[in-house]
Amino acid sequence: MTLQVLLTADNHLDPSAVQYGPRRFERKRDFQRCFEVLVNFALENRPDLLLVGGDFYDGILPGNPARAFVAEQLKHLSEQGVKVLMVSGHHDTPRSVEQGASPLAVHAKSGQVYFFHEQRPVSKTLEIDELTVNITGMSLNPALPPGADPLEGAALSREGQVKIFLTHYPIEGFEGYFGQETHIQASSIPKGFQLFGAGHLHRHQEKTLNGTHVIYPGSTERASFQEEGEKKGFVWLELDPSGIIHQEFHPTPARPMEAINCRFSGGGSLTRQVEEALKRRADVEKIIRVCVSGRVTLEQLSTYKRSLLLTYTQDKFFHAEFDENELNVLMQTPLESLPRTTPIQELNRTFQSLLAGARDDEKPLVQEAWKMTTARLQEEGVN
Ligand SMILES: [Mn+2]
Repeated sequence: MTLQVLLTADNHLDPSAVQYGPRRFERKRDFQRCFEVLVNFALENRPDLLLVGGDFYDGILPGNPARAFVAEQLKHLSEQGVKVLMVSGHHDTPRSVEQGASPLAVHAKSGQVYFFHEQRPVSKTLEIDELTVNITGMSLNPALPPGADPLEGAALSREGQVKIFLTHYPIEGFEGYFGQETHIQASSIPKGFQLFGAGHLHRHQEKTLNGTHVIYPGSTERASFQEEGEKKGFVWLELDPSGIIHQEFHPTPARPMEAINCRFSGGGSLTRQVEEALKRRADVEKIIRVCVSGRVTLEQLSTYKRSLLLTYTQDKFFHAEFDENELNVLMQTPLESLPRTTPIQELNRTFQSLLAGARDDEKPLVQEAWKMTTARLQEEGVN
């Protein structure tokens, strides 16, 4: 009498991936491949439940290829008797009536997924292998103010021999929680649950709070350079009324990412210096971000050619982007700030020089224009 559960979140299927240009379709495919690895694992090992903790899709309107792909995967899971339960997160919860419904609702209508669309705790009871399993799901509420705790004072169903909570929020005390956004306080984690699964934080991590085991399975593919050193994957769990009996983290084949800092020193071509630094890191699978920094002269700067570098990286990396924000150009003569002035002072300066350059017969006209313009500005309260 045990319950097998696969826990995942933040799959971010169908990201826009615009920065990848012609390779964006391949990049979108990366996210699908990682999810496919999870599905194949599920088809082989047949967990009772597959729980998805939000941000399953990267956006509220995923493209048809992504939806068709997901529908097919869910069909396979449903044919093998794997029950899929989902909540929605920051990316796949509608923020307005106009946006209508989450894309998860479409899958729910097909009957292959149970979607906890409500933004308060709602519980569903299932009989699995002679166990009464109570799963409480709560989708993200995008309208809550930063200080709010969606679980504070919430009434929760206590039925069932195994109780699982599934949601998508930052939780106090975890890495990546900053406290300035809507979050669940550590003290609000309900006691007596065998598992509290959460999405939102992309780093896999876990903690026991109030006696309840809280797990962020993390994202299945890297969504940003902040995740460059992290292992990506999902969690396989075996539960019984006493709690978690067995637990394994299974990696997904996320594409490697690396941020490379390139600090200029000494003379020579800057383009050459960057090329040298990149040559050693060449890997056609890798996405890189090159951050160039240092203080250079205008003359040195003329040896920095981003277009040449992009061409250079094309056959050595999956994708490269360059960031020159930390590159400072040394000026020969420092710029001096202009003296403080007012509109009227500037106007006077302009008319004085007009007057100096005017012929004698033009002077009264310039004087008149000066007077009228000044009066007009003063009428508007300018001085
Ligand atoms: Mn996410």
